[in-house]
Amino acid sequence: MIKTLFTVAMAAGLGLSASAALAQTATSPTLDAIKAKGYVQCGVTGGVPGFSAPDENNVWAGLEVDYCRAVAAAIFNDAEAVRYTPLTAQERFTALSAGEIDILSRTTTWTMSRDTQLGIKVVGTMFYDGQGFLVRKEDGIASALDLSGAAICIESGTTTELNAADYFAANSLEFNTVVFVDQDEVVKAYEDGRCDVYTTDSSALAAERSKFADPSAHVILPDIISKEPLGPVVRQGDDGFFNVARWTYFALLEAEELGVSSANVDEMLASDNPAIKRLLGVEGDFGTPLGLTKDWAYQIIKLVGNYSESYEKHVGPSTAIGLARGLNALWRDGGIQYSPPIR
Ligand SMILES: N[C@@H](CCC(=O)N[C@@H](CS)C(=O)NCC(=O)O)C(=O)O
Repeated sequence: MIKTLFTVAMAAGLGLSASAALAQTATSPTLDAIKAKGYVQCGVTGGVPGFSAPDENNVWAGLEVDYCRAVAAAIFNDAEAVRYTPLTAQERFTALSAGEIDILSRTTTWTMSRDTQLGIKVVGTMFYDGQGFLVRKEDGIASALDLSGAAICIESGTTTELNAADYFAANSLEFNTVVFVDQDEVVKAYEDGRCDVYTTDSSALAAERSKFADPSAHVILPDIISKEPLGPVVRQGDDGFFNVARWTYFALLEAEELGVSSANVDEMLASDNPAIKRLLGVEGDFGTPLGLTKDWAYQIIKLVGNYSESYEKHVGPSTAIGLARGLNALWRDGGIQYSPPIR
């Protein structure tokens, strides 16, 4: 069913043209199915601390898990209405296409071929990353250019494999890989000394290093050889759910930009700032056209927090992962995280 929401007269007030005024509530089979079953099925990693991994209470936690929780908060007013499916890199897109999961939130790089050839859509960039190299400190390696012929541990079905091949070829280095399907095998092979080098997204290197018996015995080389914009992914062809997924991500950013957090969101309901009123559904209704309620973003912020809260809690400088905001700072703070306006 397609429902006309705005009259032409109302549209004038929204700054929309008469044709754009025929805005619609898109139907979303995915959203309907999620509502019917009562939870969001979220595809995650097998365990990358800070991104998605079981915590000390065996509860899934991390920046990418918080994104799944935010979607559930927006739909159900309940951030815990999520079930998690751990997936290897090779399994992830098939699981999404086959409908085994609703959202893939699993250290997944946005590339053109994935976005245009797999029947999927990347929602946005939750974490701007780049590929790096982890080596043993005792080996005294200073640069990736010193890695010719070194045994390199890699997970298959990743951009990691392709970038490393490009880099070694471009620099005329001998490329010698040891490839595994499972991340645990990759890490174990590196720890056992079967490889000299472990390469993947540098955030994941920091995450894995934090789990080693002696993290200080390993160094991440300064070289970053690729762009790895990591983001959630949904199936192509359900624009309604794509919008829910995308604006959930933007709401996390917009909340940070406007200074709205889980701690102050209730006070912020009384704010005079029109942008905060729109975000929280105090003025206007941006939720109903998504198939949600008008306090959708209030629920996200109240139950999960804003982007900065998730970042600092799971991967920020005060965590064992210890990642500075860098490119993931908001645009006004020197990074490139940016939400379009909610209006
Ligand atoms: N971002 C790259 C790499 C993704 C990837 O699979 N990274 C590994 C490195 S830690 C991972 O998340 N493994 C977790 C697992 O296999 O459970 C991609 O999208 O291809």
